[in-house]
Amino acid sequence: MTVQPQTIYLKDYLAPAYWIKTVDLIITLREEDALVMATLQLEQNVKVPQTGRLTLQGENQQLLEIEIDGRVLSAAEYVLTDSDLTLPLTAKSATVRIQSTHRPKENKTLSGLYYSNGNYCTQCEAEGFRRITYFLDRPDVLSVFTTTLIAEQAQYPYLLANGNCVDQGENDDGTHWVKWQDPFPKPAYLFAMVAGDLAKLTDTYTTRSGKVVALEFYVEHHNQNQVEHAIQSLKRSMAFDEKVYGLEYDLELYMVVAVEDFNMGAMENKGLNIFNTKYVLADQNTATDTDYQNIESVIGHEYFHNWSGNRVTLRDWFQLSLKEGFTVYREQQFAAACGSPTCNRIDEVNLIRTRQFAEDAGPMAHAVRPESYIEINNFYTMTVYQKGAEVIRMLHTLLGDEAYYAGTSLYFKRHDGQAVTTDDFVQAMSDASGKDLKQFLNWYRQAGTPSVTLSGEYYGKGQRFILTASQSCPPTPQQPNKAPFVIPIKIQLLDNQGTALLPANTVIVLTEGTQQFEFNNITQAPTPSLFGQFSAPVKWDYPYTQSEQHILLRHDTCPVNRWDIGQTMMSNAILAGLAQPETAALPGDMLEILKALIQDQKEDPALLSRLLTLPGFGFLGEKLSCIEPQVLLATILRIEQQIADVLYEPLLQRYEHSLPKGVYQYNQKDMGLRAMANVCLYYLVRAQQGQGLNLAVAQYQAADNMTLRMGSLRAVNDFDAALRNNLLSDFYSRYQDYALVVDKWLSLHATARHVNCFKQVQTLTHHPAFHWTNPNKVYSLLGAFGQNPMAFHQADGSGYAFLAQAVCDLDRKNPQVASRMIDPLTQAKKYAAPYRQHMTDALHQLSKEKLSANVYEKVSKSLEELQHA
Ligand code: B3K
Ligand code: ZN
Repeated sequence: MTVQPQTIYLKDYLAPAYWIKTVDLIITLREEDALVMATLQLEQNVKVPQTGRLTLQGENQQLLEIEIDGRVLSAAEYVLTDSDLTLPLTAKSATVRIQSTHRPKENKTLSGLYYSNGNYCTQCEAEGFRRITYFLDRPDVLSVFTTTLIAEQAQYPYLLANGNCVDQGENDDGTHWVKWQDPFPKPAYLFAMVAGDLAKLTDTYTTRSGKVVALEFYVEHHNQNQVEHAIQSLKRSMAFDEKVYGLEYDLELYMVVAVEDFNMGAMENKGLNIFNTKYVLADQNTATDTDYQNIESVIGHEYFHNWSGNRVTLRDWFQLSLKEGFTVYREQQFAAACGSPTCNRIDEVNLIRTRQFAEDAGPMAHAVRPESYIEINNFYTMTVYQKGAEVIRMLHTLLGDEAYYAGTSLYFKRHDGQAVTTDDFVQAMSDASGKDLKQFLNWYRQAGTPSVTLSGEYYGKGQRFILTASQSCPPTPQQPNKAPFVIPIKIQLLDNQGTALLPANTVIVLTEGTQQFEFNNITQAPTPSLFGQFSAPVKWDYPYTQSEQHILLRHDTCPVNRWDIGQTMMSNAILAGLAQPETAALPGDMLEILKALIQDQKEDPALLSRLLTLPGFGFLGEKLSCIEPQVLLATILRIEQQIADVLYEPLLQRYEHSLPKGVYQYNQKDMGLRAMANVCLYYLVRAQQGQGLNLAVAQYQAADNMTLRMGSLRAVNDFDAALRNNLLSDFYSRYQDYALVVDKWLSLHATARHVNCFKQVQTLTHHPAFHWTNPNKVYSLLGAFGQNPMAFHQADGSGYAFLAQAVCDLDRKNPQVASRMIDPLTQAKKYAAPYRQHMTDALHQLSKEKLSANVYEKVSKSLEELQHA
């Protein structure tokens, strides 16, 4: 009988019986395997009852020898299983020495120590360290690490680990060794090491207090000309954290290593970040403006973790959002300071409303601080990251600048060097601000997306406007009933000319089920602009009249809300068109407004590019109780076509004004122009009249940068004709040596909305450029395919069966990647009967296989939800 993976509960948290004060690791990298010698100084935790035993976690290793205080244990004295090692231990303190070996070159999970393109690297979060040695692999055990690495000198000239390099030398046998010491106690998930033959690029940063920090970036030799943007991004992050949060870097060295095979974006290991190449390498020929922005954000994100995550870490994995939500928020503030606050915010809102809302409505719904999990790696989610960031943003809104930063300073000071909880964070914010935040904790405890229904009443006699707001939250797994949330609503009232009637930054706070808010001295019936800057992660609704919508779209003082009302108006047209997709249309007056906006040269091109983009399939799907995927898609495409046909002339003119003059520059102005040029081109290609396709080819050929080149390819990508296919072939032959551009080529194929797409994706899994063991390749092809409604939702369910089979194959090698790929199938409940049935069949089929805990958790929770649907 196979043992079902177990559920782990927050309520069962127990502190460990021992602390590990120091760890001395000696790791010898040999041709076939790695020999690990770990010396652990243990000290009893006097606060918990002792059992006379200590269980260390350990997987995938060959145990060679255990010594306790110098005495070698016989096999009868310890208990070894596939997942742990139990030692007899009663002493107050003890030195435990463990020798083991494992085979990094065979490790395809990309967790623990593994081999990528000729180099060794590690990924220990969440539970990878137990694949390197036996350990208390939990975030509340903080140890001072010393790491000595030994390897062939010629093959692995760089041997890197956390902290500072304290000694090194050569041996007679062609090997060399380097010893590293990290003075800051840390949990094992922040351990890292790298061994490789890499190019090293250096710079320095002088901190506010005058300390010179060496910055070292390590990349494969052929990538060494693509690192400058990442280095500059790091320096900007360091300056940002000093200026805004008063936090300085604490070691003399900050290293970043970029590797091609990496499960996620990057990892904040102390002093030695390891990055997916995607978030380091960029030049104008290979990276788009969005890639540049993402690099800046991820470099910032990992840097900010040095305080929010490393200096102050987590008591247990249920607290993950304590570091992730907070760090995403800090990253968002940084990105807003470096770029366009409005467009960044629009992109963040889009992400939350499509992906996080879907997660909240699905079988894996969980609170920002979950109550339970089967596999922690499944909880690096939109909810923990993005909604977690929204929760911090709401705290900032509620407390104001001064109290917010007083709270974060108190938190870092109070808990430096500790492993803490989200409650500790909120307590610090409450202590610093004097505000009672007990009810606010509901955002951490309760899953699901709250809905807020609003209505307004104007009383001309008393010049009063009364806003009534009610909140509710749908049931989610294990949480049928919800208590009211604390919902900050940024509000403005606009008169008919769009003039603001309230002071800027007015915030009202909804704390009860239903509440009324009164505004006095309002001289005419106002149009309320609500949830400015998306001030709370909720779905909301206000019965705007058409003319109120127009006021908001033209004049709202909050540009994010201008975009938002445009999305609402477009969504309404699409949803109304579902009954008859072939006649779906935007109302004439909306088209008139869009035309005026396109013609208004004062309109910010970056914002305009977002205003002109229709709401996506995911966002619209969230508004439907039952999705007919092909009908929804056909309706969206029909309206795209209408915009293209009706607005062809103004779009063409605006396009001609939007192509930046001169050579490529990465700055806000040119980025906005390129974004606008690409959106115009996208529509021009679709118009039945005119020259769109020729313009796309011309833009592709003339481009001196990847942003415009990708813009042309995206514009023509849905047309499976010679022109598009020739461009894609040209693209491949130009860039086949650039792994990250090949990823773009794969995802262009997988996102194409034409009938042959599914077949092409299947064929591409056999292409020499595709590798099942490389996460970037899998995400670019299969991940993109799962998000492409036309290709994925085949009427006969073959798209689902294909993805399920891919998940099954991937799961044998890399469960984390497999588990990410299954997400589209977990949404089965939302689809119309035949689709839902085919998805359910695919999930059933998977459930018969021997699955990792990662995939098992999603399959079983999805099937359970379907049973109750
Ligand atoms: N902390 C890592 C994520 C680790 C994911 C493990 N499955 C990257 C980040 O959020 O910064
Ligand atoms: Zn993070």
